[in-house]
Amino acid sequence: MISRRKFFSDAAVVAGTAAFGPATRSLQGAEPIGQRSENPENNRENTQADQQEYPPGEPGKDYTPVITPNGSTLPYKAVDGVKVFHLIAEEVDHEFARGLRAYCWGFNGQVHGPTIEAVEGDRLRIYVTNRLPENTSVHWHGLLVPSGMDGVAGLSQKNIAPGETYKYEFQLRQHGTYMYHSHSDDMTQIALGMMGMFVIHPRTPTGPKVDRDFALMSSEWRIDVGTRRPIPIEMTDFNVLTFNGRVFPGTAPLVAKYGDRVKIRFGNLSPMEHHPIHLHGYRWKITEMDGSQVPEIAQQAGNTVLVAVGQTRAVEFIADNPGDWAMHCHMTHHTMNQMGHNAPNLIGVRPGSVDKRASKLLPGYMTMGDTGMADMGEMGMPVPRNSIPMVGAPGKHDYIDMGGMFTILKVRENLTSYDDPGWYENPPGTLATLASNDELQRDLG
Ligand SMILES: [Cu+2]
Repeated sequence: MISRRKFFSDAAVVAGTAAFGPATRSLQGAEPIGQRSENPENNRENTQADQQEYPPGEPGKDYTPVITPNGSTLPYKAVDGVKVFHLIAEEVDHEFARGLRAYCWGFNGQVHGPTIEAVEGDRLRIYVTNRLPENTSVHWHGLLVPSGMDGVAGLSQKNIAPGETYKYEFQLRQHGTYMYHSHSDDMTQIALGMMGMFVIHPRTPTGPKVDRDFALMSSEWRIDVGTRRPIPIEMTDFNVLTFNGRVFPGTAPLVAKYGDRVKIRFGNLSPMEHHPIHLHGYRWKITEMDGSQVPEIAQQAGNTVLVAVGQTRAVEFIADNPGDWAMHCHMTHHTMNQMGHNAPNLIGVRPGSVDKRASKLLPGYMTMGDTGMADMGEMGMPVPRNSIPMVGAPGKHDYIDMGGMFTILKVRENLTSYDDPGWYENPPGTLATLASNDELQRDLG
């Protein structure tokens, strides 16, 4: 009796031979692999890719390279048709924004590690050198690899001891947005930053070409004011929330030309929390979930996408609304910098003569937070060494009371480069302004 599995695998080979010849069957077109079924029988046909060799896909020719704001792409060299990468796990003195640095753990001198980028069908050899003071390993999050290449220390391989270099080798059998991260002493190493994005382009792209392709990794940290080491055992009270290891105003803007098709790939390897990422001024479509292409008819339109821990999501839209547009996690505590959460609630409290009396004992004393907390970043008060005030940065129109997981999408007409174009010039009649007395009289009486 022919088993279900055997039937499907044989059927796939026959169909492949008939349609494209056996060599190209499994990678022909983007969709068959992107829409991989959860049914293992259906997935088996894709293992055909393992037997087929493809020339290394080249940036600019086979794909439009992804942009990692505040980050970089890991360089590779092709050796006998194999793309060779080298990741070095090491301590990094990392800057989150001007004023706040900490000793983190990352890869190749960066937090997070550089984005690995390749093309479906590529064969990769990734060397991982451990320059940390403890064991490590690297897991390729979401990738369909042989069990012994999966990177879970102890389960799928031996630990990479300090000073050792391990070699991972596999062929990419899928495309989409994935991640990599340490899988040894995970709690410590992920909390200290050991992660990166892993983007695989389709061998045969389908659908409209993307002009601007961005990758943003969310994470969260606890760094006490004045200290220089993230606390890896923190479970709830995170005070530094990052896109690609940076907090606003240290996050680089995402720049697009009017009419560009923009893709943004989100990944989240925060230790504990999910992030609803919200973009102003646009309606996007969710085109990928955990690397799998969403069929066009099922692509959800919206402006907020929840990226849970361990997930990736990709969205696409046409940049047809010029301006400076906020994009941020919508959890309000995730757009603050180094805020403590055990302060008394002083909103509505009238300090009265308290300030005067207290300042006799504590020169310069002032009750803060009694009219809200927006001013706290703006006051420009001296802050402890190596810390950033709760929120904010000067904006075009006023102080921007945001921090943390916040960045700006800048869409412009007539751009000559994708460098930061500065603040948006609002066309006449398109800026909210103070109402005049005449207008108030006319409309409100
Ligand atoms: Cu968040």
